[in-house]
Order: sequence, then C-alpha cells, then structure tokens
Amino acid sequence: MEFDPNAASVLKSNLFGLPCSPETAALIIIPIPWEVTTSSGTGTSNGPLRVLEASHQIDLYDSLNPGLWKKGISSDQFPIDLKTKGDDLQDLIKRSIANHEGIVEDAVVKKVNKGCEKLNDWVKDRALAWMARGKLVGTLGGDHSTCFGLLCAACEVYEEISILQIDAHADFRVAYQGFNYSHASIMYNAWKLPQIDKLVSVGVRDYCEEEAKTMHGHENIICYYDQKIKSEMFEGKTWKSIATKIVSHLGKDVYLSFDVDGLSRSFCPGTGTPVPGGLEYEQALFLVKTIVDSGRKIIGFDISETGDGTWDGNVTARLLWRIAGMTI
Ligand SMILES: [Mn+2]
Repeated sequence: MEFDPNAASVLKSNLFGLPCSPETAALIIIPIPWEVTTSSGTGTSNGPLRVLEASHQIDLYDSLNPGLWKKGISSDQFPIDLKTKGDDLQDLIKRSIANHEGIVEDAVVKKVNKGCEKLNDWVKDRALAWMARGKLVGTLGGDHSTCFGLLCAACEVYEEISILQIDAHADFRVAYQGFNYSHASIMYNAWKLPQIDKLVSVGVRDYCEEEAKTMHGHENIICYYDQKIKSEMFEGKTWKSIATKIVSHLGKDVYLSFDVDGLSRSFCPGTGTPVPGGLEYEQALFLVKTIVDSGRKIIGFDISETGDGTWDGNVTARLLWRIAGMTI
C-alpha cells in the first residue's frame, strides 16, 4: 500500500506514523523512560510514550524541509524493562527517605549509582551502533540525566563538541544527594568529558551558589541567564542579535541538549521542576535554526524532562519534528 502523508496516521507503533524502520530512517530516537533521581515532580518516565501518542496527530509537512517524512524518523526499540528497573530504584529511594528522616542510605545510593551506570552504558552502546550506520541519534527522556550515554557516544566519534543547553537549571551540581548521575548533575558530568570544549546554556533561572561559582570559573562555560536575555530584550535588543551572539560561542560540531523546562511553563506543564520565565516555543526553535543557518552541524540531541500529559507530549512531539526538520 502506498503511504499517504496527508491521511490520518495508521502506523501507530511508529513515531509520527512514518513508513520507515530504524534501518531506513535518517534519524533514530532512543526513548528512555527513566527518572530515577528525580527529586520533586515525577512522571517524566512516561514522557516518551506521551510523545509517541502525540506524534500521530502531527501533520507531516515542514515548510523548511518539505520532504522530511521521506527521510525517516524512527524510534529505537522501546525498552520496557528499563522502565521497570528505573521505577524499582526510584521506589527504593523513596522508601529510604521515608524511613530515615529524609536521608538516602549509602547502600541505596550505591545501588542507584550502579543502575545509572548500566543505563548510561546501554544508551551509549545503542547510540554508537546507530551512529556507525550513519544515523543521526537523539534521545527522548525521561529525566535530563538520560542523555549522558549519547553524549559519551558522540565523544567517541567527534573530537571537539560544543553543547548548547536550553534549560531552566544549570544542572551543574556535583553528585546531587550523593547520586553521581543525577538529572541535576548532567552538565557537570558532560563537562568532565574531554571532548566537550564549550558549554553554552540558555534560559537558566534556578541555580545554586556552588553551581554559579563552578560555572563562572571557566571561560568556556557561558551562561545566558533568562533574566539577562529578557532584560536585554525589554531594552530593545532583538532576539536575532542575542541568538547570533549565543551561537557565535559554539564550535562547528554542536550537541543540542533541550530540557523542556527551559521553555515557559505553558509548554511543559507536567515537567518535574518548573520555574517561571523561560523561552517561548518559536523563540527556542529560532535559536536552533540560528545554529544550523550559521553552517554549524548538530551532531546529536536530546529532548528531556517531558511530563506525563497529553499537552506535554504534544509540545515535545512538535519540537522533535521541527528539530528533525533542521537536522536531517
Ligand atoms: Mn535540566
């Protein structure tokens, strides 16, 4: 049967209902239903499923990339066992906190760190296997820590990588609550990878003193705080001029780390740790387009922290479609 991109979606198991398999798709998305170290609001482990469901409602035309659907976007196999393992570890943490006045026992911390290491190895292996076959790879969280394996894989392929992070948080904590691979430490961990030579964060508006000190001590870590961006815009600067400045710090190979809480909360009502302020949907996509238009290459990306809601899934599915349109 011929595929009709104008018809209602029938291939419900495929992202966007596209007629492709991982073998034929240009972009592979690894769904990672994991939120073990999530500290407050939960539900992001259901994010990947919400995105898959919402993706079937999206019209398959992209004005910047009209043939996008033919290039193919495919989900890697859905790791159901990962969700079970993650949920078990999360329960262990919750029980420890409840039984020990807010303290997580050392044995539990150890077990969780081990579980996170295993996850990272699994993601890295999957990503490397697809990259070796010439695919662009993205991950769909889950909490923000889930992209670490993809970053590690990218570091085996590229020598110098700049990260563009869109996020409400700096995520630069050192082992938050004892967890080496916490969502709050993802950029701290990424920065330790020798191939990561620039980190440019955008939209940050919730960070602690320790994070500010560590970040301000590095000339290759540049933070465009939300408050600063907005002040400059209120005083008449255009987003185009700010976006161009942001992109000018990046090297030629760029990894995009998109935590949806970097957006205004109206676009991510179910995300775990929302903060007022943030970027508009088109404002964020304009920034991504500015990267691509500058001739830089997006070599991998994650969209993380999508909440367990229909609207949350809808926004991320559309973000994914638009980002795919600019990268494949
Ligand atoms: Mn984050």
